[in-house]
Amino acid sequence: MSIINTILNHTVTEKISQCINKVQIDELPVLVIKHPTCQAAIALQGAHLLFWQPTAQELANNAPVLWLSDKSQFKSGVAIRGGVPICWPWFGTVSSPSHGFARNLEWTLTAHKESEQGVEISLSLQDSPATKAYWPHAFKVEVTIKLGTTCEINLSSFGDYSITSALHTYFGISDIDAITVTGLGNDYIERLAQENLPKIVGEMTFDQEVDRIYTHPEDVAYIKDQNRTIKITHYNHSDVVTWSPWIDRAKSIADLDDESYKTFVCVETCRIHQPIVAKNDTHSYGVKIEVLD
Ligand code: TA6
Repeated sequence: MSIINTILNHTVTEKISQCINKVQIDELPVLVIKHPTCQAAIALQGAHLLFWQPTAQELANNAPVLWLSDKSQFKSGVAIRGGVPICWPWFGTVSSPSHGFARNLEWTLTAHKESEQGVEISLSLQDSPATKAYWPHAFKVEVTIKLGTTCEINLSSFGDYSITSALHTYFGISDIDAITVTGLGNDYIERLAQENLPKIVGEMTFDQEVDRIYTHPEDVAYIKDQNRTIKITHYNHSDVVTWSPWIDRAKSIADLDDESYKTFVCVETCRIHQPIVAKNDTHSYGVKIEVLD
């Protein structure tokens, strides 16, 4: 059984509302959302949206819109592979842990509501002795996730600091050979150090590892797949990162199956080359994901 089906069918430990139940996957509490418009799950650790599947895109016939690795660990303090990791307050390996500490700590469920249109869930994280061990600043960061026929994620950061951040979304695809990604623009920072770097600019296709920070992306990116197009609308972003680990890198990542690189691509909504500079005020950015046929 796939990890997504395991989560969806897991024993409920707490009923939170008509559409939201809590389950325990190994060491981590997970919110499972079952609404007429969609199914989804969010781990409290990292406020990590693990998957979201609009009802019209039945899992049996389609790749999940948000991809989750079957080898993901559900361990306290260990980042989950797939879905939408929230990288905060830094992107990448400029400090440790990789992509910031927010995805490794448990967030608090602060609000939830539901209507015919879907479910809205907010979670927050603020400074504590655990965060001060990584980073000296006072802060509050809140994510609001709206799940229905579309998926919207808004991240609001409050504090006095300069930070980088990403909604590091893993999208499910039929085959990495069959997709194109558009809307990235032409300017990018290459993150790979190897020789024979990918040369394609503009409409991206994939035939080797790709890891780029696009610095002048359009507001809307499209992943064009064989049977569907995923529309990704970013706002208040400065960059879009595109990542495919390809064969060798996938083999080096413990929580990825060797062949799984074929079935996902990361198109990430980011604040990297224009960091979020906060002066005791709140800054938000986010993304809306839709499936077009
Ligand atoms: O966003 C792309 C990237 O930074 C890659 O360089 C790759 O390492 C990936 O994220 C995954 O990082 P992680 O720390 O989750 O293993």
